[in-house]
Amino acid sequence: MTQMHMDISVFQKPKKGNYYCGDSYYYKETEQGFICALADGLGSGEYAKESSQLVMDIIESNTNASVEQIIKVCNQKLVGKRGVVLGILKVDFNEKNYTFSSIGNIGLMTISSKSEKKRNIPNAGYIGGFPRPLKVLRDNLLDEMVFVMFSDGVDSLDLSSSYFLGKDVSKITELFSHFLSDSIKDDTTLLVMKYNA
Ligand SMILES: [Mn+2]
Repeated sequence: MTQMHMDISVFQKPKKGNYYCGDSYYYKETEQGFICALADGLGSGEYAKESSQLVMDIIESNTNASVEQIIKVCNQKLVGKRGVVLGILKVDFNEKNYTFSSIGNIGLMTISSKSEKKRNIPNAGYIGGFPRPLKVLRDNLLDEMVFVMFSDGVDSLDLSSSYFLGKDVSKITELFSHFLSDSIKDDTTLLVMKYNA
């Protein structure tokens, strides 16, 4: 899908034998920026989906809130439900920077127009009932930068594939899906986004 500044393509597949994918995502572009969030509900199946979708609904109705505020609401609403791991990417078109906040195992990889790949190190923990330290990465936004956000069903080895250096986001998810094994061991979500100044 092409918007004003961000091209985006998504691949998602549940764990083998499951109907529900426990991963949920949300994204939105505004005049000022872009927000993309991915949550992975602990375990898999229907209850994992319920929690991860709840977190996406909270983000959708609080797009202007800070990440800290969003997580506070999530902690309140997830009492008695499955916990989730969460990654939130915010791109600021005016300031020309981006931030990535994560709790738990949601990964981010950036690829510059010069094909330089950067991977963030995912951290332990999850959201569900009590406060957790928040890791925030901040960096410059470069023209034609590609962002890849993914749940832990994505294999590290796949991310080193050369097709990630391409500039067509749909082509990247298509090739990812093509080379994916049939018997994936976990719910798998891969969001590929490209910034065009
Ligand atoms: Mn998972």
